[in-house]
Amino acid sequence: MPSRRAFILSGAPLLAGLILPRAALAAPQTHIIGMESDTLGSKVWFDPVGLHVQAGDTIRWELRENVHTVAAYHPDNAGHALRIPAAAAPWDSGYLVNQGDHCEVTLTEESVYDYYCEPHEFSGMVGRIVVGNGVASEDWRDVPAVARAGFPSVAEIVAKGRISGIRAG
Ligand SMILES: [Cu+2]
Repeated sequence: MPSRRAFILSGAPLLAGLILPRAALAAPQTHIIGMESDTLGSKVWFDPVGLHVQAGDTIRWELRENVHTVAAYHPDNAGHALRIPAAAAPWDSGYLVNQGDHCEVTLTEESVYDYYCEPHEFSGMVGRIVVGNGVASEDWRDVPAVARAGFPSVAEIVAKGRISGIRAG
């Protein structure tokens, strides 16, 4: 029986052959974003806070700690600014209260989708998903300054792919 090390070495050339441009990967993926909190509830965040995905991918927000919602920045959600594509359907999970509760949304348009947690928007609990070569809206009307400050830039998200949202307790 070959050792584990021998297996890894022999497998390497095969894996190298599988590296393709991301656009060539046709199968849609599901990405998980945690809805988090420190134990006192004094710090709250989405993790990752910034994520780069491809059109057709699904985002699954999962409740890990505390009580949260995830809602698109959209006028249908309590008059918030429009910060998702105009043609996209807005979403609002409602309150997620039990660990493991989740909300799934499939993003189909190359754009930027900004979202917030209803009870924690004013604690800066927001997130951003860049789909493909999406560009962010310059219109920041009705976005509280503390929430606006929580968004990573599109350039940083595209460069890193995933930006941790962890806020040390
Ligand atoms: Cu929250």
